[in-house]
Amino acid sequence: MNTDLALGLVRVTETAAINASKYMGRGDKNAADEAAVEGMRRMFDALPIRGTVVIGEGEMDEAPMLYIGEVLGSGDYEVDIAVDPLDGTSFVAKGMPNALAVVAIAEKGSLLHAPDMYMEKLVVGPKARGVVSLDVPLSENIKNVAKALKKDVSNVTVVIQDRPRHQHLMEEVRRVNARLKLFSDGDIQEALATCFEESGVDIMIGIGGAPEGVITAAAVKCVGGDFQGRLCPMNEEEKQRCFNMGIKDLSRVMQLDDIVKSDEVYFAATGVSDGNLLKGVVFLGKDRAKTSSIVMRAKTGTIRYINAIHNLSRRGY
Ligand code: VTB
Repeated sequence: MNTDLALGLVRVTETAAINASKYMGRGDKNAADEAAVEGMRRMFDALPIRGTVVIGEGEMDEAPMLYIGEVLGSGDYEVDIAVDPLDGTSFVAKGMPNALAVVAIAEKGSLLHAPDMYMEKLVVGPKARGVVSLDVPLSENIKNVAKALKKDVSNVTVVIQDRPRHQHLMEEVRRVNARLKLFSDGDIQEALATCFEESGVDIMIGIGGAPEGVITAAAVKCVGGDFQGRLCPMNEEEKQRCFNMGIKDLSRVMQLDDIVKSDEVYFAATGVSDGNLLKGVVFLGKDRAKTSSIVMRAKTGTIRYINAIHNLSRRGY
């Protein structure tokens, strides 16, 4: 794969983030999302790829841009594309932290074409890779992670999305005396934080969107962490969609390599509002904006943080 793709991919998330951040606090989730989508779509066409969106904004009839199956790019290197132009649309609408523009690309055919349904997810960082499982109780995973990280259980922090469906998990964390951090939305960022020691979180577990799960898995693969997922169809129709995808055993836990099959994977994210890992967009004088992004490649394991100052009028924002 073209190693220059990293910088090109950052341009995609930077543009989405700048566009979306103009809607901070305006109370309009859809406008913020549409702005991010438009920016991302436009920048993809400058990339030397021929990419097919496998995780996107929806099916062709429900999304005008970045729909599943849409082909993007101006080159001939064939890749799968997974996008979440704005993870945390409600954060932007309310003017709150933790909104992120996110994208992953991978060798063609290597990303799970996850349907838009729930997925149970379990994520840990590189040092705890291989010691956790969605098939055992959370309390056991916490103890195993504590051992791997050489920490006392009481210093292990589990991050969980604040939803009634996770009540039993929260109780289990408290029962073993581990630490619990709750978040309201945006599980990609929270999950990825487990792979960065200084973030202070060690395990992410819970049920969230399956498309976000695939993007998270791509990111986790780049940093050498561990990700497990299990699709959670909520009705017969969703079950049928899983069977149609060739998933016969719904109770089977998918490992990271089942979800992201190649290590020719790139992940990029730009902060829209301030978050755990990245600062949000800051508008400066003279029509400039500052962005902070991360871009990573699984094959080499390189993690780059890119701060950029954009001249908005010259770049046509
Ligand atoms: C999940 C999570 C996302 O929305 O899809 C969540 O993966 C939806 O959960 O990152 P609910 O159905 O309980 O609201 C996000 O948090 C934000 O899009």
